[in-house]
Amino acid sequence: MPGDFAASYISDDNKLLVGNTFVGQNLWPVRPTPRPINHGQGSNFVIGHPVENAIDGIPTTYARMGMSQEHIPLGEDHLVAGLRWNAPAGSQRVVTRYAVTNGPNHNLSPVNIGLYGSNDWGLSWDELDVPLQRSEAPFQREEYFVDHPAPYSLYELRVNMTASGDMPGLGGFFEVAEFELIDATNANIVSDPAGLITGADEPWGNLTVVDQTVLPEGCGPVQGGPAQGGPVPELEPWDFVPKVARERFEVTQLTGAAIQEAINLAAAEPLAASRLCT
Ligand SMILES: [Ca+2]
Repeated sequence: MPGDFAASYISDDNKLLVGNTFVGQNLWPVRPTPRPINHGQGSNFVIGHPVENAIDGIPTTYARMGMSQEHIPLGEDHLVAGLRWNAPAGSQRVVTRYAVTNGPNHNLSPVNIGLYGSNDWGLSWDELDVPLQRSEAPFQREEYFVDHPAPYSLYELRVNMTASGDMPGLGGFFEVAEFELIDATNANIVSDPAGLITGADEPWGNLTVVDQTVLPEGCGPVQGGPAQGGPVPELEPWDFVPKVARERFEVTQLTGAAIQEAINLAAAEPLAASRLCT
């Protein structure tokens, strides 16, 4: 696939990607299909408040995201709204604590949440923590512990209810000013630019990745896992060597007259000798 494109979005259909080499500025050239309302598009209510605002490290900026449901990754009984953070391609991270900071509108504060982890592109999830009801106070930050930290490639913060009573699949919006995933070294891992933040309702579907290589230009190799960077393999010359040597008529320069001259010389050859194959 070409390197200088924004991103290629996949739907939640079955997708099998085999042997592609991705080169470009974009660390995630293949992404799940976006829901515009998670990315500051499609409604005046969300413009200026994309999901990225929740991991920019700035407490005063916030994501305002929808709770209606277009994609249902795991069936009708698994409506989900929230945030999803993908660890850098091919890698896992161990989260020991996490924190959620409300936005400015108390009625859009997530009061019932849960943290989940997945290692199969979101097909199945482990419950990591379900805290008691949160405060709805504007810009309130609350921090929680993960009792059994383990390596996961995806982390999902589910917003099960807002202060106004909205729940996934029933419409409404929620706000998150900051979503932090903290590891044992006290680092907030969502600040890693090699990660990918999406809405929890933007599923990968049944994605199968085989022998992919991701080579972000100017960003160095992607750390860890089978998708880490390396030299771009040289193109192999096409195995198209003619079986029988034939006289070649060189085109001396890229002009119409020169090309026509070479064609005339080839056409003047006896018929048997001008066959391509014997
Ligand atoms: Ca922010």
